[in-house]
Amino acid sequence: MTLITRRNLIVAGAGGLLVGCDRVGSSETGRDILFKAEAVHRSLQRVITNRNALAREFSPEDMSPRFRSNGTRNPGTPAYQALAANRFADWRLRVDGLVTRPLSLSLADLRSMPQRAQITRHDCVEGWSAIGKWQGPKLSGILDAAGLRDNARYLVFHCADSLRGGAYYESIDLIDAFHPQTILAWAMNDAILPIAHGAPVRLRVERQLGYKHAKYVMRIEAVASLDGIGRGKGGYWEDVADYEWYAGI
Ligand SMILES: Nc1nc2c(c(=O)[nH]1)N[C@H]1C(S)=C(S)[C@@H](COP(=O)(O)O)O[C@H]1N2
Ligand SMILES: [Mo]
Repeated sequence: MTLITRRNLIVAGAGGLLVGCDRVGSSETGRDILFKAEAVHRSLQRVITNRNALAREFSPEDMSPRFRSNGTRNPGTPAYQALAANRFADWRLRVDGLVTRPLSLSLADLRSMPQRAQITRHDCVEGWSAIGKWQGPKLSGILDAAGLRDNARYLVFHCADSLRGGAYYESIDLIDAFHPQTILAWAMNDAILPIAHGAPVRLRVERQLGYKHAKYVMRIEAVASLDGIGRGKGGYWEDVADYEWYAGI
């Protein structure tokens, strides 16, 4: 019988550590230990942040009297101007990539899908916030209609505008895509979404910073990897200014 004493435990602990260190440089075991540590870290992170938690919602009295527009205020291309001139009656949202049923949806289609309205706070990294009301179909409903393939990991939002560094785009993972507050807003503050704020539809991904909320969405592409998109970092600002791809708040 082994008597378990505090001293024995400490020795065993130290021995274990030494063995662990010895193996880190020389065998698979060290890598296994590191991978296990990383897995523990990841699950802790999940518990702490709970990616499915709702962003705070506000009441109508809290709405900002003025909600500024940031970045592109009007894509200004001939193609966009033509769509806007016809109040986006000819606009179609393409949903393609790794889906079983590629879609082409009109604004009327989007308005007939299950809707959500929410009053939330928008936080821009440039240091301003504003509370506004957003309404539109849940992204989850659109994805269910399109049928994501098993290998789809991210959704890429291709926008109508370009800035100096190229076309604006953004991407999110499937946790954010199926989050209950993730919608494609066609209305803002109980009116049709203005051009300055992303008409005809813009993404609202309420657990993320402002630059993730793609305006002027023309196409949603389901992909397995972000490698071939833009310069590969998952978004316009990620590519040109090293903004974090995961901008959770
Ligand atoms: N297509 C597109 N989406 C965009 C931008 C942009 O320039 N183009 N700017 C982003 C940034 S940095 C912010 S803070 C918000 C601003 O949204 P708003 O103009 O409705 O305030 O849109 C984001 N989405
Ligand atoms: Mo922003």
